[in-house]
Amino acid sequence: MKTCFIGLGYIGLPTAVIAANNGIEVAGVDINPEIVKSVNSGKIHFSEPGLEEICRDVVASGNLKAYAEPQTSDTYVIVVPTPFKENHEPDVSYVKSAVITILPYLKEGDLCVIESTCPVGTTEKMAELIFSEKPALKDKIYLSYCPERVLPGNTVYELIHNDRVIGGINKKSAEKAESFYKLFVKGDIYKTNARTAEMCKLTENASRDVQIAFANELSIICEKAGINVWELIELANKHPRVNILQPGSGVGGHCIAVDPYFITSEFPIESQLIGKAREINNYKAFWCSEKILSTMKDFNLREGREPVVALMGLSFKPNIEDLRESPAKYIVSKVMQGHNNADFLIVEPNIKEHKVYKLTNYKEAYNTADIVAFLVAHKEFKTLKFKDDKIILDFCGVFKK
Ligand code: SAJ
Repeated sequence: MKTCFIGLGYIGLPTAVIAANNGIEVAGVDINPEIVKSVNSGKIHFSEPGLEEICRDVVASGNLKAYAEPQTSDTYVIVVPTPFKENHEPDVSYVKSAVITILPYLKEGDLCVIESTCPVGTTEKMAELIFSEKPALKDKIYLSYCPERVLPGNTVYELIHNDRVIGGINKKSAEKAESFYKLFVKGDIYKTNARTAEMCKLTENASRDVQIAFANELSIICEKAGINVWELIELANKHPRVNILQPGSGVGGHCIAVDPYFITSEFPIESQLIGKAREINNYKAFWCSEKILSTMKDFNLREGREPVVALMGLSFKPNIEDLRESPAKYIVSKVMQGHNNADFLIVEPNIKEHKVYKLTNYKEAYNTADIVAFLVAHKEFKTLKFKDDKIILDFCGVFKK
């Protein structure tokens, strides 16, 4: 059985590696020649605990080989990015071009799966595209949508153990995809239609976004009311049916800060709450930057000099090096704009260097600064001792009890 994975990114590569590790002959395809080269030397091009060891093994055993172009296979899995355009409309052009590149290889009996996050109806549109170009394949190939739901940083475990939802363009397609995923997934597999599976992925991330927005809104209310939001949430969560998430400096990453727009752009009138949650989470990052700026201004008026400011964290969530859609990065750039005289110490323990910012060691920055703003709750920051001779802006609960 041969499978071709189109796209060797944060999800495509781990899935290809795990499939190869379960005896499937895998051809990994990427348009970036650097990625093809690095995979063929057994390396991964981003950090993900435990993945490189397996990648090295499956490349050495010959089960995984990377190419610049698709290879004739029995199964094709499309795992390419779906970004959004300026107006927050989803851009499915990479999915479409992936479908076009596999068209010449498709033959009767093949399975084609889309894993990329997609607006509702995309799989059906891709089916129309395939059958209009190759009418002889109508009802002769299987086409399904199967979203991933792994948490970056825990991908290897979750790819194998998470439950999966598979939506077919028809029942047989869902069944065919189920038998493919059963080769390497230990979690339960639930079958449905393609539209429901597409919406399910968007719903999962929109749900988390809405819940985080609730926590972020609470944090802004509590700041005004003089209440410790961390204590408040802990106490409220003692209720058997209340489970509030944690506030932070905003919501980032390439999933939760993006996917809800795939619903709001298509259903703008109906998705009031989902749209508002996006606004609140974006506003939280702006609110943090304003808070730092006003604290700097007060310091200057009081002390007659510019403060030394430590901005702690750049990544989009704790303990990772990923800076995509990071609210911390947004806050740093916003605060530094127009403050050429001020002394900023930028800290990110998970990366060695940054192309724009000079990075400072977290202990050194903490000890030197007059104002310390915690933007990400990295584990290193939690080892620091609270000092009351500094102004501490703890946006993400580093010092919460
Ligand atoms: N965040 C908070 N408060 C919280 C939890 C998270 O502010 O209580 C923030 C984080 O700091 C970060 C953002 O939300 O900026 C997103 O982080 P995350 O850990 O919630 O999620 P991601 O983006 O790393 O991964 C999500 C996951 N989705 C859900 O939990 C519903 C993951 O399972 C998905 O596979 C992934 O999106 C994806 O690829 O769609």
